[in-house]
Amino acid sequence: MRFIHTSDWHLGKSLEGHSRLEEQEKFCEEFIEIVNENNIDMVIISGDIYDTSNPPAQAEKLFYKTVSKLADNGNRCVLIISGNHDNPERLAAVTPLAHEQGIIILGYPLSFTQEAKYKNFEIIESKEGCTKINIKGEKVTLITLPYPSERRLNEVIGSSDNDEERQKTYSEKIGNIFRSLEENFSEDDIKICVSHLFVVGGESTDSERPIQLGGSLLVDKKDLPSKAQYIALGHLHKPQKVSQRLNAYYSGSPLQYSKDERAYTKGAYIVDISAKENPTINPIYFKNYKPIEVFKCIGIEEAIKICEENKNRDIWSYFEINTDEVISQSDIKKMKELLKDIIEIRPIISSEYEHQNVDIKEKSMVELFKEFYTFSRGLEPKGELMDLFLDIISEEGDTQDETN
Ligand SMILES: [Mn+2]
Repeated sequence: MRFIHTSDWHLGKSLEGHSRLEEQEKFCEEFIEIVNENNIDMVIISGDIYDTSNPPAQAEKLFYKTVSKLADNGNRCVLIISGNHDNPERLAAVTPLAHEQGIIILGYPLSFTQEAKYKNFEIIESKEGCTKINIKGEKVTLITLPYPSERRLNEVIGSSDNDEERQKTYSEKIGNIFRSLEENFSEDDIKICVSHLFVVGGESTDSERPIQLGGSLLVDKKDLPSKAQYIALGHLHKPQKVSQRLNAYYSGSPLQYSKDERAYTKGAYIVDISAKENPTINPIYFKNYKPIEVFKCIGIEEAIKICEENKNRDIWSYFEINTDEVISQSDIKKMKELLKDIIEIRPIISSEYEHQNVDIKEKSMVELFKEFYTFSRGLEPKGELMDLFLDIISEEGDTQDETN
């Protein structure tokens, strides 16, 4: 049996306010092609389908269109779990339509599907956290743990009403769940685990929202299900193997979602797996549909030159400009006319300028704010923002009047 492991699509995610749907559409098209060309029997998506719990309709439409093509009306099994960004209820709401096509969507840790027979596979058994499927005569047991937030986890454990169980750390609780789910594995099965977790030692990037503030919801490697032949993880956006001992992989996100992800080639894993044997795991890489570039330049002239040189490339760009003076509006305009989709122009002012004396008393509050904003953000504050600022300073004035 051959499956593909992907995760963290984050459909609807933008880059500092710039929509990335166009790139996401390109990825979905390429992914469908890869799946068809490589004779994939099963698609596993390990969570974070969307970027927010309330995704835009366009993102939902893209997801439905894509998974429906992947499932090919019951020809191929598609299994999806929720991640920390997804609303489990909403993600799984499409189940009545999805189930007909052989698409399994599991929102909560205890979610399960229904037995059913499709063209090329059959769901032979389904219960909380475990799905058994027959694909081309091979029996596949999947143990699943959709993103277990602390609350959702306690709900699972709460049902056992055991005080001792409640005292355990997050990782221990996860470990116990996996150990009991592993009891569903039998030697003649293909054994796969699917989850959305932050494993200790995994390398993170800027685009993952922390699973919890303070980062206490970490899972130790020893608490991963060691009997699984492959552990398909979601959450971290850099593709990586997180255990020496186990085949525990993060497929990473399909797109570079923050500028610190520029160094990683994005892809998925294609896994050839049969019972009792070590699987063969091969990465497959996606195109970089619209690269993120960070340009570090000395002086505005160099920045303008870079814009000129790159004007025909479809890229997102960040500029860090070493300068000893404020970058003028006309220079910013010139840059933006040459090169589209500049995300940020950040002047790095030499220390000499920082210590220069500016007589603030000669300027109005509004002038100072405008200068500061332009200086720090690389663009002039918009009308709305100015209105808000004026509101705030006038309110400040009012309060002062009252107290005085
Ligand atoms: Mn994610």
